[in-house]
Amino acid sequence: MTDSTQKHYSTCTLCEAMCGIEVTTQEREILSIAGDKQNPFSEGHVCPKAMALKDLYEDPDRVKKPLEKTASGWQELEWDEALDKVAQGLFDVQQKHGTESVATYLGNPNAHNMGSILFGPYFYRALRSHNRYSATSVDQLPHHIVSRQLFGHQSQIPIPDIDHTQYFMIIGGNPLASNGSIMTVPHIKRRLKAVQSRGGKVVVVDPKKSETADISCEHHFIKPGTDALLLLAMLNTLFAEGLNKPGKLAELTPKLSLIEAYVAPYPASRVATLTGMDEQEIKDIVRGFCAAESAVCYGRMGASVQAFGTLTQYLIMLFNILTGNLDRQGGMMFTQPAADLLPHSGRGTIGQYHSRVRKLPAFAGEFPVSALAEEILTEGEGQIKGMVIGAGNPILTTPNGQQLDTAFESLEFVVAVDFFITETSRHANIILPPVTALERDHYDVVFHNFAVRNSTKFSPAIFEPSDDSRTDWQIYLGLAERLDALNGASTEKYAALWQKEPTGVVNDLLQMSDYRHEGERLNIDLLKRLPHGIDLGPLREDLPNAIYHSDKQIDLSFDYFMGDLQRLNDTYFADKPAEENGQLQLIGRRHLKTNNSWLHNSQRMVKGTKGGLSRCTAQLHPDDAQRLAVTDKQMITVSSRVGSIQIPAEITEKIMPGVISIPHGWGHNKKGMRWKVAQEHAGVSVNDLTDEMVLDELSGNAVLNGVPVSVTPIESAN
Ligand SMILES: Nc1nc2c(c(=O)[nH]1)N[C@H]1C(S)=C(S)[C@@H](COP(=O)(O)OP(=O)(O)OC[C@H]3O[C@@H](n4cnc5c(=O)[nH]c(N)nc54)[C@H](O)[C@@H]3O)O[C@H]1N2
Ligand SMILES: Nc1nc2c(c(=O)[nH]1)N[C@H]1C(S)=C(S)[C@@H](COP(=O)(O)OP(=O)(O)OC[C@H]3O[C@@H](n4cnc5c(=O)[nH]c(N)nc54)[C@H](O)[C@@H]3O)O[C@H]1N2
Ligand code: SF4
Ligand SMILES: [Mo]
Repeated sequence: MTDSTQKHYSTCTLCEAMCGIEVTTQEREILSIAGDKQNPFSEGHVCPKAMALKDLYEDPDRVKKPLEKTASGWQELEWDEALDKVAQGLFDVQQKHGTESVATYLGNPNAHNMGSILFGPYFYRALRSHNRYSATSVDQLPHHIVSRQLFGHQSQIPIPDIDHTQYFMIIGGNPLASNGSIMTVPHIKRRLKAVQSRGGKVVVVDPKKSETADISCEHHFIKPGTDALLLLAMLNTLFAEGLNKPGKLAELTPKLSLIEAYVAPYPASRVATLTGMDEQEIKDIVRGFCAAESAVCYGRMGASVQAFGTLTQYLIMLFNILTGNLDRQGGMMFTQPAADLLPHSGRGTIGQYHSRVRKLPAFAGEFPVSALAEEILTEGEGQIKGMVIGAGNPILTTPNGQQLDTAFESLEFVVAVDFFITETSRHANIILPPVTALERDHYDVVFHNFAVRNSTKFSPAIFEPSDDSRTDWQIYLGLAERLDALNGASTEKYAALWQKEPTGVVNDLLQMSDYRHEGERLNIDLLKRLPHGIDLGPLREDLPNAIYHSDKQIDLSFDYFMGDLQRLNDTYFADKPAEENGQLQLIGRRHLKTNNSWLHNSQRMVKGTKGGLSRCTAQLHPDDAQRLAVTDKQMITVSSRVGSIQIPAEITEKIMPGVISIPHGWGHNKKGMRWKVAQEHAGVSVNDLTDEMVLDELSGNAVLNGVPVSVTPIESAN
């Protein structure tokens, strides 16, 4: 090692696991990235994606200066000029078409970016438009709604206490690929094995025998979208067999006994066939769960982003409550984060206003993203004419991406805050590129709240900023100040904010906490001295304190949630003959080396794909393949109501018969992008099949799992 090499301790922000990393640099070059063995939370764990942070930093396709689209192609702009032009452009659209005519879409990486979380809101406020969308409505919206209603705050979501549980039931999550979600959990494989080596069980319910199912005790196939039926039958069994033992929770939820009547019509015998499970199998799960010393039922993407996602997440919570496993060691527990944003953030309003065209309810100030294209394409007052897309790629990640692509063509002014020219940002008039993760200060203001253990860590930027670089928060604050000035509003507050920076806000939050380290109040300077982070212990029992309702009771909100049983009954029990149309049910999947749509430009992430196939394949069961005359690796056409794609088949017994699995985030074959490696591994976009008109109606969440599709072979394999 030469004198100029340096080691930095930082955090990987690519997924929710918050792994500590050791980054070796020389001047402004990253030499290597490895797991930080001294990090008390992740203990040296990293997955192959950690190295993608280096690839992102070095990517020759990365945009480093603002770009403006001109007749002769992209032209670089200086920052001040770019921010002036963007603010003026947005202001002009609003002057011409009204305040609501500019919409925003916030993508997933914002959640991993304290600057966007803490200072982005100044921009949205300065923009004054209610036309707001985000990736929440293709993801965790049901969790927010359940927590808002039951516990009084959208982000007060309890987390599986994986390190102490004796029975871990996973419905529609594949943490071995995703590294966990709404469960910040580095080293998931080791932790799942630990459950089993201490005599506990891991039980997976999934239409695919996933990587997680492969290392679990039990796997149960379930027909996509029928999880609510399974949960109703599980709750029914609890009452039928006298297994409901809520313990101390009964005092916090006096109406608990009323659940029995709601679930009475759904004995396991009635729903078994519909779910693809058998009666005994369902009852045995319930008995095993209740016999365990502690147990937790956890549902994620597969359970949330489907037609009954909100009802399913609600029933999961009821099951944990009725078995006494909420707020109990080894059950579902609330975290006690050191920098707690919750008391200072919106608790989440439901249905405060509705979308213009389809009248869909807003949640926490955002409309379902499934409504975005129609709000752009449908003429009339309030029609969207300008867009700001921050860290998102909705053309690949939201339902009916083709329609959105067409809609974006018609916009008057588009701004993308992104460091790549993607399927979406290629529509921009101006691209404002922030720095990548390792070049900015980082404190995880979101994912500490979802972690399986309490800890705290601050990671300063590894490289000094250059004059020509901006972070997301600097972009948003710069735009906010300009917009306020254009609107004649006061800009007085900004001087203090520029001075404070998001890091100052985190410092304030840390100082408010009760935690002490060797007698010292937590603060940023302390954390700078302890770059591996500080362990703050296991999750603790926290009820009724964790409840945000003023009466400190869990509000089961029967009318709101159980009202959806009517739609469930209409779907599954209406007296209509079953349609035998030979269609398959489409579901999604993730791979360890992907991250939604945006890591495919790293050679390291796309190389070495199995059997010469790209990772973007359609997995189906041998029985369906035979019926449809499809052979392995053969190209097939998969069609839905909204479109069709051509994709190689991958035949595997791991998929349930009647189901087809296609990953999202591919389809890098559009004109005008600047993603060389990704374009060479283009694949196709599954969201050209998903349907923007089919929703989890209770929440407006998209339905990306359980989409009916037809399959036809197109050419023989050889
Ligand atoms: N069919 C199907 N569709 C899905 C899913 C599925 O399971 N199946 N999953 C859904 C889920 S859970 C999610 S969260 C969404 C994600 O959907 P999106 O958030 O819309 O998409 P991403 O692919 O995460 O795109 C992130 C963009 O942000 C840019 N970016 C990365 N880091 C930063 C940063 O720090 N600052 C800025 N300004 N930009 C940055 C990247 O270059 C990229 O263009 O996809 C959803 N879509
Ligand atoms: N490597 C990698 N990691 C990621 C991401 C990534 O793109 N790549 N994305 C990140 C993001 S944004 C998120 S939100 C998380 C998501 O993390 P997870 O929730 O773990 O998501 P998936 O890995 O997609 O696993 C979903 C599982 O649900 C199953 N499933 C599909 N439909 C149904 C159904 O109807 N019922 C049931 N019971 N199961 C069903 C699928 O077969 C799949 O195994 O991952 C994060 N981590
Ligand atoms: S598991 Fe997630 S946080 Fe950890 S190294 Fe991989 S991508 Fe990064
Ligand atoms: Mo997500």
